[in-house]
Amino acid sequence: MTRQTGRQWLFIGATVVSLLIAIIILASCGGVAQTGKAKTQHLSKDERMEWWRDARFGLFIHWGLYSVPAGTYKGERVDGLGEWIMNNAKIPVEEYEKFAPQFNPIGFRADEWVRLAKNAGMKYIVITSKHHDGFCLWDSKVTDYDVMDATPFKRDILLELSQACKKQGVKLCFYHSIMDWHHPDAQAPFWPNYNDTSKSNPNFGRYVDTYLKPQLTELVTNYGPLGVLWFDGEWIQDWTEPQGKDLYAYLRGLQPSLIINNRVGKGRQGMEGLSKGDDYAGDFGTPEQQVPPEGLPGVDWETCMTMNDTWGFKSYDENWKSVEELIHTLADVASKGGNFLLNVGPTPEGLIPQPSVERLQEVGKWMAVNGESIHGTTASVIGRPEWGRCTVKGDKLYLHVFHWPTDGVLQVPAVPGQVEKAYLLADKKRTSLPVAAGDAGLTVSLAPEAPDAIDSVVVLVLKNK
Ligand code: H79
Repeated sequence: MTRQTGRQWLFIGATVVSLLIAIIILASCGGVAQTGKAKTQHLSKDERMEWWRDARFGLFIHWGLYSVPAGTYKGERVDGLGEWIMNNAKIPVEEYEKFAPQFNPIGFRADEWVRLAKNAGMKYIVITSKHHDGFCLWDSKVTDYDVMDATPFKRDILLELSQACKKQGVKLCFYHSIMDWHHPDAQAPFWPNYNDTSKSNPNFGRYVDTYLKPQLTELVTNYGPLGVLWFDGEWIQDWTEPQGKDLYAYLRGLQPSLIINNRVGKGRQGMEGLSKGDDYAGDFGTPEQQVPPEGLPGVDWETCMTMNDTWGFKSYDENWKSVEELIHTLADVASKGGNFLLNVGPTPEGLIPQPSVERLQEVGKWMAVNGESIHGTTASVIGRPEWGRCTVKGDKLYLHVFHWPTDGVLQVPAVPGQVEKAYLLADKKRTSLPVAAGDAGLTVSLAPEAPDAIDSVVVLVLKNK
């Protein structure tokens, strides 16, 4: 045994002390990281869905190469949805790719799009990172078939939007197609019917592992935190519910607070969109171009809808919904406890079509006065009265009067509690409106003129709520 000198003891002592300090520092850092992680990972579904349920209104953006042909191929108008032109006109992959050098949307201003959505009262934006045609709106590392590498524009559209959204406090979300008509390991070989559900690609697993998942990792990691990942194109034969569940778990692992729609797996019931049951992956149902006839207690759902008849830009689609129809649909959806995701299809110049801009501005004017009756509300507790709809928040009932009573008397079904006060949401002075007991509920006396020709909101403040 060798004897230690005093000097050596001093050295060993110092080493032990510094090791101990290092261990303490490491452990405490680890502890902090652990708690942070644990906090987000243990978000309950209610906590995770809170912002989304409060939002009630979002902007859908369908944008990609299909905006270049804009519904016309080789001089012929192509029936169907604008973003489906590659399939509907049976365009071979190498022909469709030729739209990429023509995609140069120099009019694109991310800040203006986000401001337009925000001023309309929308709290989130869902944009197509990739639609069925396979073209990508960001600088993906696993393909050159993206805006950065294949177009003269060479700007990362999703990056610019993510920065604008962050600045303006709007949640950014991505629509991502599982189906891919451009990828040789996915549906590209199925031409002339890329959507042929009787066909299978033996290499589909390779597409999932080396393309789909890496791309989604890029999106969540480099453009996040995201609000929602909104999947579509899940009906193809090669996609299974276990793959949906695996993808769901993988993405939540990357970002625990992420919200994912039910089209990640096989759970949706056709265009009605609601989930078949709790055994399927996904956080919310996705009715497409329709509103469920009744409210669905305890179910999260979002109706997505076009303003005309197409999602992706078609130059000659002028079948625009009226501002009245849009506001009524928004109130209808909110009164049934759902979200409304309203679509625009920008042009290849990077502009949101003027009829869409005008409609969003008009809805925004209504929301500036009446947004309180939409944001943070839950479903009606008095059904669907024939004059309109009802939404609820805290001790307040918001009566959306679409059809103003000509006799100035609004018949309201029985409400759960005593009415303390009634007033018009548009009335800053909150002048009390007379309330009386009615036949099967109560009556509210109104001025002969509706304050809003489309939807005037009467607030009932309840005592016992
Ligand atoms: O992105 C927009 C459309 O391009 C896309 N969804 C919106 C948000 C869309 N993809 N397909 N469709 C709309 C219509 C196709 C429906 C069908 Fe099926 C696919 C009919 C049969 C397969 C899905 C599965 C609906 C019913 C069964």
